[in-house]
Amino acid sequence: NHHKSFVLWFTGLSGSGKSTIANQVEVELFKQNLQVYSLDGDNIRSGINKGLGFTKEDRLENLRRIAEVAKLFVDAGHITIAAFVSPLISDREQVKNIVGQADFIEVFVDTSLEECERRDVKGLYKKARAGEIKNFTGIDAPYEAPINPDIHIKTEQVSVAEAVKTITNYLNNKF
Ligand code: GGZ
Repeated sequence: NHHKSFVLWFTGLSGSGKSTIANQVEVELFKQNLQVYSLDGDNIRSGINKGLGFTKEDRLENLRRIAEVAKLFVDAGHITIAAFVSPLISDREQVKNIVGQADFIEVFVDTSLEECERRDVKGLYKKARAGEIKNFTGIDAPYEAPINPDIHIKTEQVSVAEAVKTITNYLNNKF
């Protein structure tokens, strides 16, 4: 007998702040004694999805596998946090269909391309502009913003702490 489990799915540009916010949400849920597990690029693209790149097809397969893994964690009773660019509406529809609509919460980490590029924490935008990285989201590959996300975080207007509060309040009201 355990609490409700679901997938909290973060989408947004590279450098939008998905991981930062997701990690803090994880900490807060831990404090509430909830069972939570996070999937992110570090534990996925280096392991189960090793060898997949950033073409449209590879991203779709990347996200399909992540959704299947997330579904297993949900079946095991965990609140499952996933933070992936997941750039296309159809990518995220696929995830929602695999996980099940009722267990899927979409969080749009809304940071303008201009701001992501200004931050350029990892120097990837600079490389993409120089043509050293191909198919880079926002530069030469598309990002389709969610039309009706469950939670919409505008990072240029709120702090990380405020964003986390918005998300945990949403979850505490819903579950
Ligand atoms: C986008 C890329 C690319 C390209 C490498 N396009 O800021 P980061 O570094 O840590 O997050 C980005 C991450 C995106 O991987 P995802 O698995 O989340 O993407 S997707 O959902 O679209 O499958 C970025 C880095 O990998 N990265 N090349 N071309 N991001």
